[in-house]
Amino acid sequence: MNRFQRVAANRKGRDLAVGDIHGHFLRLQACLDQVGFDPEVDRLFSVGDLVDRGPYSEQALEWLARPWFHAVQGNHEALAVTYLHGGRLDLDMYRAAGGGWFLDLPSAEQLRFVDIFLTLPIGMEVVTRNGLVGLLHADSPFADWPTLRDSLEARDDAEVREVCQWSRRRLREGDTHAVAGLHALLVGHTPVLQVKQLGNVWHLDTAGWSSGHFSLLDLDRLAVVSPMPGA
Ligand SMILES: [Mn+2]
Repeated sequence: MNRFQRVAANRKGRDLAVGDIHGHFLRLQACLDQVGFDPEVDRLFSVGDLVDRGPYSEQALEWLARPWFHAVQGNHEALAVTYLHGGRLDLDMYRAAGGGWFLDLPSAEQLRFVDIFLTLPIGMEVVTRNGLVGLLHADSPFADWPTLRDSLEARDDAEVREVCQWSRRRLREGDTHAVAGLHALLVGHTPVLQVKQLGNVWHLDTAGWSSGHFSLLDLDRLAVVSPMPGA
């Protein structure tokens, strides 16, 4: 299991990132079509939470099998892992958070999903023209990226994972401190009305899985390339 993954630069096409998907792969595909996403050369990076809440969580495995799609593990993938591999889990909460599709799968199917979810790194960095762009589901527990990278590579620290996948502190406090050692850090987990930048941390979950819209961020330019709703 690799808890940290480094991805080399894309010399052929665009690198785009998207916030939480939560089973809404058809809406996501429509958004990719709108910006002319080319799977031959372009790549899509996900900050995790591919499953639960929405209608097509089962498609997560097909998407994760695509060579141009890269994702970190969100707290919802972690919930599935915890369910099969033990650990504290409030089943009523999990079901209320959209996990019913998974809980009701035959156990062999659950295992198929969890085996793939376990291959997803907690943290990822992508080499871009303007430097390293990091991806986490929620937030960095450290003020500098190399410390987090070293931690994830060296040991499985439950407290580190907890912040990476669950924290809402930065948005709650409006913390604008940068995460050193990165050009930008891309996160999701907490819905925002529009892509929100705090320091060098970009919050991408604009609730495309709910009543909002998906936002596609170009990693090189740090610009939203998908049209705003109504525009
Ligand atoms: Mn989440």
